[in-house]
Amino acid sequence: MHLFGTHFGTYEVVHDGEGRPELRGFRHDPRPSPIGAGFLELADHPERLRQPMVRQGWLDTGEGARDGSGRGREPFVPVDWDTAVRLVADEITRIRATHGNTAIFAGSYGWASAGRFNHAPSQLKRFLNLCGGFVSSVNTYSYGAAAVLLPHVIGPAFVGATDAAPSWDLIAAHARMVISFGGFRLTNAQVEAGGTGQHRAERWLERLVAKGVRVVVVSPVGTDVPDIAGRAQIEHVAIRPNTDTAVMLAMAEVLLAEGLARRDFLDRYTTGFDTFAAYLTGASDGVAKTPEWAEAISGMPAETIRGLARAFAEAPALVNASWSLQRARFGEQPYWAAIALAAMAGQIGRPGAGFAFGLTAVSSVGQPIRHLKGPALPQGPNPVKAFIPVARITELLTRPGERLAYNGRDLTLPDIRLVWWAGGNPFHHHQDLNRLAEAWRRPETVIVNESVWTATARHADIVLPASLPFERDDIAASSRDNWLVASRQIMAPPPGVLSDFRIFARIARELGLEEAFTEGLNEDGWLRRLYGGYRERHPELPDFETFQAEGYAGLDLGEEAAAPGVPFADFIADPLAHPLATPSGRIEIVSDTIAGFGYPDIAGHPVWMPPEEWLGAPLAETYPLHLLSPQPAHRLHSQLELVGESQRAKRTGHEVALLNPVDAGSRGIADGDIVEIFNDRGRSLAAARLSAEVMAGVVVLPTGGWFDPVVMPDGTSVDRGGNPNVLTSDRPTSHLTGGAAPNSCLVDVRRAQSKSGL
Ligand SMILES: Nc1nc2c(c(=O)[nH]1)N[C@H]1C(S)=C(S)[C@@H](COP(=O)(O)OP(=O)(O)OC[C@H]3O[C@@H](n4cnc5c(=O)[nH]c(N)nc54)[C@H](O)[C@@H]3O)O[C@H]1N2
Ligand SMILES: Nc1nc2c(c(=O)[nH]1)N[C@H]1C(S)=C(S)[C@@H](COP(=O)(O)OP(=O)(O)OC[C@H]3O[C@@H](n4cnc5c(=O)[nH]c(N)nc54)[C@H](O)[C@@H]3O)O[C@H]1N2
Ligand SMILES: [Mo]
Repeated sequence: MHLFGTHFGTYEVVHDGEGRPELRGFRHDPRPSPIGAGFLELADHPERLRQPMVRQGWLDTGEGARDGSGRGREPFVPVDWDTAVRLVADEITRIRATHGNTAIFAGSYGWASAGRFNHAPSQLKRFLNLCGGFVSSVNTYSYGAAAVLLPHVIGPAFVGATDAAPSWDLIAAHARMVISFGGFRLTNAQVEAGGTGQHRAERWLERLVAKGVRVVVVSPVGTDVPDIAGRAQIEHVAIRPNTDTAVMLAMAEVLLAEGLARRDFLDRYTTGFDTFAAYLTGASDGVAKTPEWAEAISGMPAETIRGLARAFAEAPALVNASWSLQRARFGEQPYWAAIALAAMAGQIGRPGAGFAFGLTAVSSVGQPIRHLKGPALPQGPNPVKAFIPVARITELLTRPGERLAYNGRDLTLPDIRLVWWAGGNPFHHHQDLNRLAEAWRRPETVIVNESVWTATARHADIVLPASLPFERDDIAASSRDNWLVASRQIMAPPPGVLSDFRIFARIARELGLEEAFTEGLNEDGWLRRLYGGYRERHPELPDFETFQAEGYAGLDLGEEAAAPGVPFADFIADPLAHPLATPSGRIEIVSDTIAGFGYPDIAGHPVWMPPEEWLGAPLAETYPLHLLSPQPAHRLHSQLELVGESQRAKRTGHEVALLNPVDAGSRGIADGDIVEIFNDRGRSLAAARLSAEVMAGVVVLPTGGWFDPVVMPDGTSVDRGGNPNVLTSDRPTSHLTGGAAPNSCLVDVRRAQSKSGL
């Protein structure tokens, strides 16, 4: 079978009457995603990059006098590959000689392609390690607060969402109640980094509901209740954004006040409960965290909170928190509070109960499958040890030599002269883009490998045109999935376009590093080697030829409930023999480690702290609406924005913002109007869709609209691409985690003057 593996899953390649290739959902996939089917439209899209491009001003100024002020504004000139390769090789050599390798930043965060060999950031890092290394980044935009917090609280073994969550089959079999803060946004489960053969989350949810499990969705947006058979049985409770912690604390207070807290469990498996209890009762700070207290903060009725707490303590129950909750200021708190709550109710270690993070965030979380283990493209050692938490890029570029506190460490920010990105789009993913654009002008040189003219490519000095995933052979695989897909070339890349592997191989040749980079292997050789690595760990996999002929391979394909384990089972059975890898060996409701760091924005146990931007903040008098920027239903971040589903979902060419009819009415905004969403950081245009599904006071603008700033006659700029990151703040989640916090953002909305919005 001729297959194409994408982050949206697997597609079969078929040909229409005229012999043109088309993509169809994989026959073994019960719910193929429509998104990936639009991929081939990119092949000859006008925004396609077809040859290397160099910014005119960068060419003119020359080395030693490089000037980034025209970056993102000046025109580009095309050059041939020999010239591009020489310019890049000379620039690396010059920067290394003048400033050393710590002047090169190549954290290069981004989702790139599902193919694991042509994975652009891995190719870049492998190449730069051979050149002496680069400043890197740690963690993700997805799960940045959780990834740093959770090792302190439950130990590193449960740092991944797929490690902490009970599997769907256990939930369906044993849980009587599932309460999900942030809901189940099923459009997110279309996606898995590296792809999948089968989308199953929707069916599992349907099964849960059909079995009579009580499902409660707590979310500012009604559409976070999944649109599945049985939807009517799912309860929805509206909540003000960023206030979930207050509600969880109040649920904990109810358990304590009503004698429902399981003291035996807390004594045996946790540490610090008495301190936490003193906080809940108000003994330590004078404020009892009662349901009435939480109602005033969250808008959730006190009686609802009380009822949920009692039900949660009664039968096997699961609390789920979406990843979006921790992509907010103090995003550690709802996760820590959820763990404390589940511990107090004695739910942890019960099959299908306890806590989970990110069920439906991506396809894999909760799937009862064995994970395929295989090698990544080897990157080799990085001689440079300096790094940043990934979302601190603007600080990195603007504060050379200064210190950055992170997870008990004191990082020194290096002086970056060269930035290289491959497979990511910081002008999509980073917060406060206008501030990033300023910071981005400071390095001497910016190199970007891209397939299309993204905002990041437009903010580069040298753009190297990379092939699209269907223009090469690869192996699509996720480390959290059981499918391996032989993703085969559908068409050749345009003549001036190379795969990232070949781009780096050519630059390596110029620098005398070709043999070290390729190890004498071509693409086919590398795919065989990587596949061999999978087979070593899973001898039941067929040989490479069979794999390519079949199109796929994997573990227990098509089966369900292959080998689910109950998270924390060993620890619960015998906490002395199987302690958690935390300082106390137990669940840390109080972490002396975190308290010991003395950070102003995270305490030693879960607490409610009002963010600078939420509906209860003083700033809400100026900017009275809370902006949420969820993942887009019709594309992957900024990928496939130019084609297919993403284009069809637009209104009059604009991104769509959801507004409550009350907020729209008071501003004279009608459905379909072009609106400007604004705050002190920026202005972005979108088409309004009025919907009572979104609670009053909240605006929803998904991510992924391409940043497209237009300078107005008065010198200010307006983003006509509808990118929410023009508005979001780049404040970190906390000093502990340094994560991205886009979901703490206040704005206002007004009707745009003209039809175009400009
Ligand atoms: N406001 C707000 N912002 C957010 C979020 C949010 O919730 N709210 N979420 C954040 C999250 S969770 C994430 S993960 C990030 C995602 O941010 P990114 O991962 O940076 O977003 P993508 O659009 O997937 O960027 C991938 C880029 O790689 C390019 N690409 C794809 N394949 C190849 C290839 O083979 N070679 C090369 N050279 N390039 C390739 C694509 O064209 C695309 O431009 O966004 C974050 N930003
Ligand atoms: N189609 C598609 N799927 C994707 C992606 C994509 O770009 N496109 N990106 C993938 C990636 S990289 C990631 S990290 C995951 C992210 O997965 P999530 O983090 O779960 O995704 P979001 O869509 O940002 O948020 C889910 C919901 O949380 C709700 N929410 C936001 N803030 C709050 C709050 O304070 N309280 C409560 N109770 N609810 C809140 C919003 O209404 C939103 O609909 O999605 C993945 N899936
Ligand atoms: Mo993400």
